[in-house]
This record gives sequence, structure tokens and C-alpha cells, in this order.
Amino acid sequence: MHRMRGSESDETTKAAEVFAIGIGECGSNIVGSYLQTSRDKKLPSRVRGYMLMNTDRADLTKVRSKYGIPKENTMLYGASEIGVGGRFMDGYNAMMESKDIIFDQLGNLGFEGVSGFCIFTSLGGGTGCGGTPAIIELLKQRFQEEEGRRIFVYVIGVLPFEGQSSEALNSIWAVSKLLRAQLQERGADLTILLSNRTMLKRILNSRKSDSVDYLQRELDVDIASIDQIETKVPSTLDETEDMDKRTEQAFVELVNPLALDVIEAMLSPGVYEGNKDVFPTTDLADYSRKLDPVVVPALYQDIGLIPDAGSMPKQLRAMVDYAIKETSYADVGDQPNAESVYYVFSGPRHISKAEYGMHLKESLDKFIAPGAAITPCYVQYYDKDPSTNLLLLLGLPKIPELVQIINEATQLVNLHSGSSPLKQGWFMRSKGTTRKELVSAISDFRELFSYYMTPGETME
Ligand SMILES: Nc1nc2c(ncn2[C@@H]2O[C@H](COP(=O)(O)OP(=O)(O)OP(=O)(O)O)[C@@H](O)[C@H]2O)c(=O)[nH]1
Ligand SMILES: [Mg+2]
Repeated sequence: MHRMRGSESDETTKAAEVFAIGIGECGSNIVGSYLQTSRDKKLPSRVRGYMLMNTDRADLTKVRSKYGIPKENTMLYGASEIGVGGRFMDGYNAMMESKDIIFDQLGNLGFEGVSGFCIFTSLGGGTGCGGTPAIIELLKQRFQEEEGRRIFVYVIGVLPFEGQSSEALNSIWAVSKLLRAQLQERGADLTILLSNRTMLKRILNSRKSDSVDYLQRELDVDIASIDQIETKVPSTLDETEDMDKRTEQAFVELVNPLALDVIEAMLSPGVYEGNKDVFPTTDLADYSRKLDPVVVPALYQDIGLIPDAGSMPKQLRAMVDYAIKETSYADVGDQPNAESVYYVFSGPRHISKAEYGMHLKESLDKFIAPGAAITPCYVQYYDKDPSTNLLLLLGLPKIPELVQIINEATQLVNLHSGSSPLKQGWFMRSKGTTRKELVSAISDFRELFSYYMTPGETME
């Protein structure tokens, strides 16, 4: 069967029923560059509407011109116009206090009819980290409590680079806040974690010489090897030695394309397109119905599977092994013990076929907890030579790097602890909240994640 893209399919292409919101600098950049890339590749719309929000006027202006975003799709809120500088509690309050103007503008952008929201943010800053749990509470209140209409809300949250201890602390607060809110039906249905530190490692490993050249140019330093780049990130806990802005910016430019790939892979099965078949039919809400609340994606692209060249089960097993160990977006080690998995296997019809489901299931077996649910989705493209891709969404996997994040955050809290009120004042000054709140977020986090924090630990 031959199918065409073009004017004919424009009418049949249905935009997904999802509204994208980017909060803060990272969130806005990711949504902005995603929209720009989709335009460039002429992809049908994966989102029905979108809004980029910030408490920082300059950042919002920058993002508008960088990605060609119309003014009405952006929103400046909060009192300061210069951001909240990592004080996530200010980010939280700013969102709550601006509820009316935010909903007015979301209304103008057509958010009423959608069934789902994807919120993009970093977890380490202030505006996005604090604003995200706040806007979810507001959305759930509005749709579920006031209108009795179920909506799903996904957070795509970016974990900090290595050595950003202050951001590690914010991230812990945000994730524990989101999970606690979920117990009251006011949290995210899925929190999808992408880690800057892992994405950077992946990029540096897969495109060694390119990345070294790029960083050398950007940072104007002589870099002899990858190891040297990694040690450039300070691991000390003194904030004054936090990674310098230029290094961070260069790292961000390197990892963002990787973030966009996974977002595209996640959104595309739910959008009707003339050149593909999806089975079972999958809409975005299915992810949250089938997966546990914290998800780490893995994406293996351009897989060279050759059905005629040797054992297909073996090739599929090698594919799954590689996807989990080498392409996950937060490091899940080699024993993630995930409690649920969703896979999207896409490619040409003779490769992406349900007959392989049994082998995929067997291959996934050693990476999941006993009894964990596996949900398949096959996407067959009719294009000439489509590439073969595997997207794995791992629900509640072990995430060894969270241990690192917890340690960084704990050391920072200890550094600023002591009987002196001057010391205690640090928490209010730099986070907008008390030491007590942060300590309880950390212990919350330890409790929530402890059972799958230690790699290799068996489950009872
Ligand atoms: N992957 C990625 N990370 C980013 C990007 N921009 C910033 N970050 C990371 O996000 C964290 C900082 O958060 P921001 O998004 O800048 O903070 P914000 O939400 O704007 O909050 P404030 O600036 O504190 O008001 C750091 O860990 C950055 O490395 C981006 O475009 N992509
Ligand atoms: Mg900012």
C-alpha cells in the first residue's frame, strides 16, 4: 500500500489532544526548540497548543526570538521580572498568585478542550522547579475537582549536571513534592526524568571527537580527552565553585538535541499520520494508565536489525540490552528492576511486527521486577527505508544516580547547618524555605526511593 504525505494528509492529520507548557529557562528552551525542529522537519503537530512561561523577562524575550515564538504564546508572571534565582518557593508562590492571569491566557490559547498536559521544566532552578507542582495543583483543581473531568498531566523534568549541588537539593524537593501531591490526586500522573549528567555522558561517549571539537571551540580551552571534560565539572560543594555559566551553556547545547529525540519518540505514536500504522492504537494517556508514576525513558535509534542475518531472537535481545544499558536518559545501571515497561517499536513492516513481541518480552525479563507489566506498541511506517527505533519507558526503575543526587543535597544541607542563625538563614535566603522543609524532603525521598536505590538489591 502506498500512502502519501502532503496536502491530502493535512486534513486527516489530527493534532494530539495535548497542551505543552514550558516553565523557566530550561522548560522554555526545550519546548521552543522542539517546536522549531518539528517545523523544520515538517512534522504534523504533536501538540494542540502551547505556552512558555517565565518569571524572568529577559529569558522570555530571548526564547521568543531564538525559536520564533509569538508573543501570545509566552507569559511573564510574578513580581520581580528577573527570575527567582533558584528560590523554588518563590517560584511556587509566583505561580499560585498569578493563577487568574495564567488561566486567562491558557484559555485564549485553547487549553479548555484538551485531555492532557505536558509540562517541561528543569528540576534544579527556581521558576520551573517551584512552578511545576503549583501549576499542576491548579490544573487538577480546575478540571478534576471543579469540572469533574479527568485530565492527565505529564512532567518532563530535567535533573542537574554533576556537581550542581544546590540544584540537586531543588530536584529532590520537586520530585518529592510531585509524588506527595499525587497521593491527593493533585500531582503529575507521570514524572519523566531526563538527566543532564547522563545525557552529557551519552553524547560524549557516542560522538567523542565531535563533542571535543565543539567544547574546545565553545570554551576556548584545550581539551585533550573526554576525561578532562568531565573533570572540568567541579565536584566540590562550595556554591561559589558551581559550574561556570559558559561551561553549563555549552553542555546544555550538547544535550538538548538528545532531549528532543525522546520527546518526539514519546509524542508521535498518539498522532494520526497517513504514512504509518500503530497497533494497538495508542494515545498519550495510555502511558499513564500502564506505567508507574516515575519514568525513565531509553531510546535506541537507527537500529541495524537484519532478519536474514542470523537469529532474530538473539538480535532482539542484543537490541534490548543495549537500549537499557547505553541509551537510558537517567542512568538505570544494568539491573533497573523496573515495575512496569511500555515499549514502542517502530520501523518498516517486516521488522516492527507483533510476532517479535514474545522475544522482546523475554529480552526485557531480566530488567524488570517479577510480575511487572509490559505494554507493547508497534509503529509501522510505509516510507521508503524508515529507520528502526526502540523507545522503552521504564516505570519506577532503580536509578543509581539518584544516590549521587541525594548525597550532593545532603552534604549541602549539612554545610549550612549549625546553631548560628546566620547559617540557618541560608535556606530562607537561597531557597525561600526553611531547613526543616528541605530535610524532610530529603528523608521523604530516601524513603520513597530507598528500596530501589541500591543497585542489585533484591525486592521482597
Ligand atoms: N537540558 C537542558 N538543561 C537546561 C537548559 N537550560 C537550563 N538547564 C538546566 O536547568 C537548570 C537551571 O534551571 P533553569 O531552567 O535555568 O531555572 P528556572 O526555572 O528558569 O529558574 P530561575 O532561573 O531560578 O528563576 C540547570 O541545571 C541547567 O543546567 C536547557 O535548555 N536544556
Ligand atoms: Mg531562569
